[in-house]
Amino acid sequence: MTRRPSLQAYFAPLTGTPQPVLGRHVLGTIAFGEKFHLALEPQGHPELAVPMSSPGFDAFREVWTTTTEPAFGTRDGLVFAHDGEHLFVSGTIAPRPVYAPTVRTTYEAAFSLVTELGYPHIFRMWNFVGDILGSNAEGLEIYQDFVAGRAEAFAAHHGDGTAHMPAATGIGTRGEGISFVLLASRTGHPRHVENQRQTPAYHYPEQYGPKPPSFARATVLEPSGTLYVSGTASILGHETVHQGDVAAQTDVVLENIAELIGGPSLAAAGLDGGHELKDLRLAKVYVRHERDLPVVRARCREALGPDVETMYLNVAVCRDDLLVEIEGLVPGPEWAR
Ligand code: 3EB
Repeated sequence: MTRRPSLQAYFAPLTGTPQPVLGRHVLGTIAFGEKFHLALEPQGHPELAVPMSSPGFDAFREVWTTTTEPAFGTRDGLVFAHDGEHLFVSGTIAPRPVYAPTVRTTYEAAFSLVTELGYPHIFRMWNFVGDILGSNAEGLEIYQDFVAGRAEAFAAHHGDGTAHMPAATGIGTRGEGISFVLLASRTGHPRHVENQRQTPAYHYPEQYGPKPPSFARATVLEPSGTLYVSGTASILGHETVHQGDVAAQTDVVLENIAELIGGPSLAAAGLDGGHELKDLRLAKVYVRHERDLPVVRARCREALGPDVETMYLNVAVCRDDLLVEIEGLVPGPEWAR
């Protein structure tokens, strides 16, 4: 019997072509540089390029690899790769006066692709939202415009429940337009984890926007065991804490992640085990203000330890008072097998 394909991601330089280790194949890549672009690369795999790097911060490529040779394709403007067990889908939405209707149709197209290709279990999404704190042509914040369209796509495809909402990141870019990547599984079971310190995002009250955000705080993909940690901010309950104090916000973010990946949160989701901050890998740290980088970096290094590959990007977070957001993952036993 052939073994189930196993996923592994790593950070690589932006220059040069990604070189997977022997026996692995590139599934898809995300280039955190200066361009906004989505295409199949000459080597076959999809690459989404998002304008998120800047001088003094990192520029890098996130490379998703698998042990089985993938197939690649495009449909409805979406670009995808799949290996029989995992599906990588990416899409872009050009700048426009109002985003929600196009976000809805684009995300619905992605959800239909997920179903039709036979990978119905979405376990991770990244949403890159240009001018995230700006206003659309109707005066609604662009993040809330995006959130409304995404909520409609989830409702149209999955009904009103929250069971299909995976771990996600919703983050600003240094450009305009919206783009996304999703990862889905054929036979895996996503187990969504919430944080006892935070109101589930899908239950945020209406003060933040017409629809609440559609995501879980973390998702464990069983049986691979990898734990995907959503973008995490300095939010307790549903409120931003420590406005204007980036050091205190960074500490709350790290405490939120420690709580989320620890034994009690996992047990509440019916999962065994527990992790600590030093287990986090492939961390991305989104810093609102350039001047805050040294403080944020020092606190992350202290809390995460020296082994964590950590990339820092200077972008806006989805609330004007949030100064830092952090995401990452804890590899399961099948990672890098
Ligand atoms: C928060 O906790 C911070 O809309 O997909 C984090 C992760 C945030 C994902 C999203 C938003 C999203 O509300 C913002």
